[in-house]
Amino acid sequence: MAAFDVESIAKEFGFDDISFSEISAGHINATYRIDTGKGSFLLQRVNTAIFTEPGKMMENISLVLEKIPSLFLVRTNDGRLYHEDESGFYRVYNFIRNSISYDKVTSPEMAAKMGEALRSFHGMLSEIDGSRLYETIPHFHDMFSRFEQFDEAVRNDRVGRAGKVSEEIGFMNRNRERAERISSLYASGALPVHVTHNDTKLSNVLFDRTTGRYITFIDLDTVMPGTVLFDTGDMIRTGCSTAEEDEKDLDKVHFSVDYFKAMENAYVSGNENLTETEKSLFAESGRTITFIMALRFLTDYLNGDTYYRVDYSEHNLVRTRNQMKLIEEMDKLIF
Ligand code: GN1
Ligand code: MG
Repeated sequence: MAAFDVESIAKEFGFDDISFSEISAGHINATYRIDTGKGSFLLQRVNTAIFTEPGKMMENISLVLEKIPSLFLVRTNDGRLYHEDESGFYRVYNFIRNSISYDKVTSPEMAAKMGEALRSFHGMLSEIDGSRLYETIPHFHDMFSRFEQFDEAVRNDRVGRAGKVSEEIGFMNRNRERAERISSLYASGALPVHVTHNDTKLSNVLFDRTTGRYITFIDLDTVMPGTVLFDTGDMIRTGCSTAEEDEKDLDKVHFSVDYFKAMENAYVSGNENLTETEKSLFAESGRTITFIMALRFLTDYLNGDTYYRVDYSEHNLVRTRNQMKLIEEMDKLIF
C-alpha cells in the first residue's frame, strides 16, 4: 500500500495538531487512533481493492449509523462522509471511550452476553429498509462462489504451494456438499432475507469497560442483505473457540460446548423473529462460517497471500488449520 500522511489526512477532517498510533486489528483496512484537541477518533484508510465502491459502502454505513447513537462519522471540511485523494480513501469515526472488545470468550456468561448482543443488534437492523442497501461485496458468504475461487486457486497453483497442502485441499473437497447447504437454502428462498452485519466476530463487539454492558457492533463495512445465519455462524466461530483464529498451537484450539450452549440459549430461546428452519440451523451456521473462513484462508494461501494481511509466510495456512481443528471438534461435540 502506498504511504500516506496521517496528519495531513486528519486536517481534511478539521483536526490540527494530532498525535496518532496504528491499531493493528483487522485484516483489510488500516486503522489509526488519533488524539486531537477535540477528543479521540479513529481514522481509517479503506482497502479499495476489496471495497471497490467505497462511496456506496459509506452510504450503507450512514444509514445504519442512524440507529446507533454511540457511533458517528466525522465529516470532512467540505461536509462529506469521506476524503479521497490519490493516496487513498479515508473516513473518521468517533472513538468510543471506556469501551473494550475481546479476542476470546472466557466464560459461559460472556458467551451469553454475546448471544444477547447479536440478538439486540439484529433487532435494530430489522428496522432498516434492506432495499436501500447496496451489496458491498456480492456473493460474500456464497459457498458456491467461494468454492469456485478455491478451485481456481488449486488449478492455477500460482505460487507452487498446492503440493504442500493436499491434506487441507482434501478436507475442503470432502466437506463440499455439506458446506454448501445454507447457501443452497438461501438461494432457494427457504431462508428469510434480513439486513445482516456479515463480520460478527467477537472482536467487533464493544462492551462498556466499567459496567460490562454491550454497546454496539462495530466494523459496518459489510452490512448488507443476508441470512441471520451468516452472523450467528461467525459469532459461534469466534466466540466458542478457546483460542484466536491464528493460534499456531492446535492443542490450545478447542470448541467449547458450554459457550455454545450459552450462546444458543441467549440468541435462540424465545426469539420470535426466527423461523423453525433458522433455529434448526443454528449449530450448522457455526460449522458453515468456520468452514468458509478455512476455505478463504486456504484460497488466499494458494494465491500467494493477496487478500488478507499476513505477518509471516505461513499465516494463512495457520489460520486454515486452526479453523479446520474447530470444525473437527464441532463434528465430535455438537453434531
Ligand atoms: C476480515 O478485516 P477484518 O478482520 O474486519 C474479513 C472477514 C473475516 C475476517 C477474519 C471484508 O475482516 O470476512 O471474517 O477477516 N473481511 C472481509 O478475521 O473480507
Ligand atoms: Mg471486517
